[in-house]
Amino acid sequence: MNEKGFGENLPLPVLPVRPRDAHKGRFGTVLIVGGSLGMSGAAGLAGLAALRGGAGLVRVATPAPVLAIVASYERSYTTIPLEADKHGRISLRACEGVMEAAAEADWIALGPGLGRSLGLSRLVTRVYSELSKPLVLDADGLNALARENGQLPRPGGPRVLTPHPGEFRRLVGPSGDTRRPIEERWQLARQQAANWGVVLVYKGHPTLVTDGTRCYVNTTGNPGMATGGSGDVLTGLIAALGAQGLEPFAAAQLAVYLHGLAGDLAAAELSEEAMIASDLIDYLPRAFQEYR
Ligand code: NPW
Ligand code: AMP
Ligand code: MG
Repeated sequence: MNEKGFGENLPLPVLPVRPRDAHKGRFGTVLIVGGSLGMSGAAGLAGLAALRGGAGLVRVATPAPVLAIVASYERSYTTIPLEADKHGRISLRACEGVMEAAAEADWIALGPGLGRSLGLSRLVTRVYSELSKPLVLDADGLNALARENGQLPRPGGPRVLTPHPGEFRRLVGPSGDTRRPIEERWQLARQQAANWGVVLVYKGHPTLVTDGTRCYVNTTGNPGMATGGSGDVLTGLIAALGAQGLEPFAAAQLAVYLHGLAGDLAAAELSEEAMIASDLIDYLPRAFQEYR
């Protein structure tokens, strides 16, 4: 039994094999949709984490006013400009562009640094309910879906949701209050994963991954990861592992483990105090080496 009484822990999945004659198409295309004026970094962190996570190709779709900034973070991903509203957030008019870009990707990550607006709520709802491709939804992508009745639209395809406790509370309402004991919130997370038909990653210490039936309680990670942008890194990593062929639960489970392991390796050398989210990406190579 683990410390929260959530039963036996599940074994971790093995890393997908990379055949000797593989080409980049073999490891999938990840599309990140995120960023806005003031939060371009979130899209960049997710994009770079997807690359370091082993995706064959990464594209970052972001509002046109911040495209040059996002592109300047990294040369190895490509960028797609999206129509922006007057505040530098993705406009509802960009919806067709997002759906077209998503049609050419294997896994999509939606949400890091999006900001909030009515237009984004509509755009995210449409992508969530109409896209048949696997989608990881995080941050403002989750906020855009939150409804007062605690219901979510029916998903159009496989979905991984990665709320921190504050985002989970927005999704489910007062029953997700962070003052409730963690065991009760985990039970609720498990029920909601089944109700919503998603893989739910309830982030924190420790992080729970559940699809309503399976539950995995993560064993890596440390308080040095309580720093802006850590979650955006996890989002890109989940999409990358999914794009390489892991099924959504396994992609979420392994990404959470490797993300925490990268955090532990970073803390050992840099200290919990000084480490920052981009260090998680820098330590991912060592985390992969240690894992295999
Ligand atoms: P409190 O403060 O504890 O009372 P938000 P966000 C509550 C982007 N970013 N962990 C907490 O309550 C993201 O991608 C961009 C965390 C507070 O009310 C998003 O798009 C960056 N929160 C956007 O910013 C780097 C907890 O939740 C609220 C909690 C907003 O995301 C940073 C905070 O959540 C960031 O990633 C817990 N354990 N428990 C960039 N460089 O571009 C309760 N809360 O308001 O959704 O803010 O997570 O920063
Ligand atoms: P976010 O709040 O979206 O930036 O996500 C924070 C990320 O850092 C999640 O993956 C958390 O699990 C992780 N994290 C934050 N604080 C801790 C902690 N004290 N111990 C372990 N992991 C943490
Ligand atoms: Mg976050």
